[in-house]
Amino acid sequence: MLKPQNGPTRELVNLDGLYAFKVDSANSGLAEGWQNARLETSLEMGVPASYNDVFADQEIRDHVGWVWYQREVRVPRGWAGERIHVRLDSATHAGRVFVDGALVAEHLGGYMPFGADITEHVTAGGTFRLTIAVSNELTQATIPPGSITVGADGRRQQKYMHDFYNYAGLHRSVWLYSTPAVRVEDITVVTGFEGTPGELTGTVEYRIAVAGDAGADAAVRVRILDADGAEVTTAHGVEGTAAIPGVVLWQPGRAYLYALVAEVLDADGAVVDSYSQPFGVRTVEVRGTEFLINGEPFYFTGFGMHEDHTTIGKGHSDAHMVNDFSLLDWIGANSFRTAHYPYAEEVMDFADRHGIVVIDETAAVGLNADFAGFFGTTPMATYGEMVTDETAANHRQAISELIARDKNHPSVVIWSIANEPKSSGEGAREYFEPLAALARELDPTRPVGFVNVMFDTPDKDVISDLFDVIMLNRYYGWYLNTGDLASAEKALEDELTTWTEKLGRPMIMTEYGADTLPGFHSLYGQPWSEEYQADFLDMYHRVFDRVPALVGEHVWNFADFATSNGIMRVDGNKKGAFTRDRRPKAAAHALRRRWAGLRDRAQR
Ligand code: BDP
Repeated sequence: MLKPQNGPTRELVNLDGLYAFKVDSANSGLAEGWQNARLETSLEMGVPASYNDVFADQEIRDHVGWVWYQREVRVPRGWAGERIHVRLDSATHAGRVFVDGALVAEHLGGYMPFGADITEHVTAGGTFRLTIAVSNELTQATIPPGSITVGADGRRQQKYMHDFYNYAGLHRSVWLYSTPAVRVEDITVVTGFEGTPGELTGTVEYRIAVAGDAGADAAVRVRILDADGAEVTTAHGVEGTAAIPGVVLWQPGRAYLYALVAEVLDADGAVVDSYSQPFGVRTVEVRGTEFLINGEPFYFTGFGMHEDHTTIGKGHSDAHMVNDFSLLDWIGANSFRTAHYPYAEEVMDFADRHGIVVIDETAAVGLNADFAGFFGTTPMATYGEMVTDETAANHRQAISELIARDKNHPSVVIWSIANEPKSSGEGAREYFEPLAALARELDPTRPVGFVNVMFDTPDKDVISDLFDVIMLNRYYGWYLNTGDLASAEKALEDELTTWTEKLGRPMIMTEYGADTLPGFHSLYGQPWSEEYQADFLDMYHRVFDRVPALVGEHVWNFADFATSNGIMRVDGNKKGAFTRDRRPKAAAHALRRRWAGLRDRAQR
C-alpha cells in the first residue's frame, strides 16, 4: 500500500487542523443521518490527536462509541480529469468516511491507513463536506479485543486486556490527493547483495502493480536513484531484478536510502504516472541462535515504546517524534518495538532514514484471558470462548495490512504478530499455526515472531517452534520475586537456559522493567525507587551477558505512559526510563552507559 505523495503526476493536500467535533452520546448519529448536514456542535477538535484528554470533560473522556468530525474541503481546481482520493492514516478503532453524506470508505482496526477514490462525488474547484465518524469500541471480534459493560449509572464502560489507555480519534493525518487514472498502485522491493566487501553489487527485485486501463502498449520503466538523486540503473517491466554495482548498504546506525522511481509510460513513451519509493539494500536472516543483518550478528538495544504523550494522547506529532528519536540516540538505543500496534508511517520513515532497527507489531495485544484478574474482566477460556473466528479473521487482516503497509521499510527486521497471547494449552497452536504461515507467505524475507508472556514458560508454551525468533517479556524481580533480585536472577537465567535447550533460536528480551516513581530514592532496594529500577536492569544485563543466544534487550518502557484505571497503576504505567514528559530517571543514565559499551557488539 503506497503512501500518498506529491510528484510530477500527483498532488497532495493535507487536511489536518481543526474539525467540528461532536460526541455521539446516544450512538444515534448514523441512524439520525448526521453525515447529511452540518454537525450541530460548538466543539472543535484538532487533528491529529486523541480527543480524550483535550476537553476538560469526563463524559467525553469516558465516552464509548462514535464521535464525529467534520470540515469543508475545497478540491484544487487543477484536478479536473484526475482521480481524486481521500486517505486517513488511521481512525481508532473504526472509521466511516462520508463525502456530502455518501459513505465512501469504512475500516475496522485503529492503526492502519484506508481511504477511497471519491472522484464521482466531487468536482475540481468545488467544495465538499467531509464527515468522519470514529468509534473507539473494542469487542470480542476486534484487534485488540475488549468488552463493553454497563455501570450502575447506565453508562457504558469499555474493558480491555491491555495495559495502555484506550485513546481514540483521528491520531494521524488526513489527506486529499490526485492521481492519474492509470497509475502505480503498489510497489514491492526485496533486496540482496553479493560480492566481497568493498565490491558489493546490490540486487533489487521489484514488483509493480498498475491500476486502471493502461492499454496494451503501455509500459513500465523503473529508475533507481542513489541518495543524491543520481540515476544508478534502470529496468523495464512490471517485475524484474536490477543490479546496483558498488552498492551502499543500509546498516543499523548507518542508513543509506535509494529510491525506486516507477513510471507508467503511454504508447508514445510519455510518463503517465510516477511514484518514488524509498528503499534500502540490506538482508535479514536467522542462523542458529544468531540474528544477522547484512550477514553480521546484530544485538538489539532499546525499548518497547508507545505512541503516548500528554494532551495529544496517541496523536502523531513530528516534533514529539523527533524528540523521542533524539532521546533514543542520546541513550544509545539502536532499535525499538512498536508495542503494541503499528506506529505512524512518519515514524517508520524516520527509522529508515536514521538507521534505527524496528520490530514491527500488529495491534493483537490482550488475546489472553489469563489476565482477567489483572484487568478486572470476566474469567473465561482464551480460545473458543474469548477469541472467536471473527477475532481470527480480523487478526489475519491486521497481519496482512501491516505487511502491505510496511514491507518496503529497511528498518523493519521482524514481524511481531501478537503481544502476550495465551501460547499454552488447548487451541493456541490451532490459532497461531495459520497466522505464522500467513505472515511468512506474505513476506518470505523477514523473520516472524510473537511476544511470549511470563506465564507461558518453555514447559508450557506450545507455539514458539512455529516462529524464527523467541521474544520474551519477563518480570522476575517485579511481578515475581518482588524486591528479591537474587532469586529473580536465578529464575531468569534458568528459564533462558531452558529456552536455549528447547529450541536453540535467537532470543530477544522484548520487555523487562520495574515501575519507578521519579524522585523516590532508597538505600534498601525498595521496589518503585530509582535505585531499584537501575539494580533490576543491571541484574538482567548480568544474565544476558551469560546467555549467548540472547540477541537483544528492549527495556519496558521507553517512557511512562497512560493506562486504564486499576489498583496496580498510579497515574499510568511508570516503567519508563524517561518520565511521560521525557525527563531521564536514574536508570536512563545507567542504560546510556551500558549501551555505549555495547555499541561494538551491536554493529560488528
Ligand atoms: C506486559 C505487557 C505490557 C505491560 C507490561 C507491564 O506486554 O503492555 O505494560 O507487561 O505490566 O504484560 O508493565
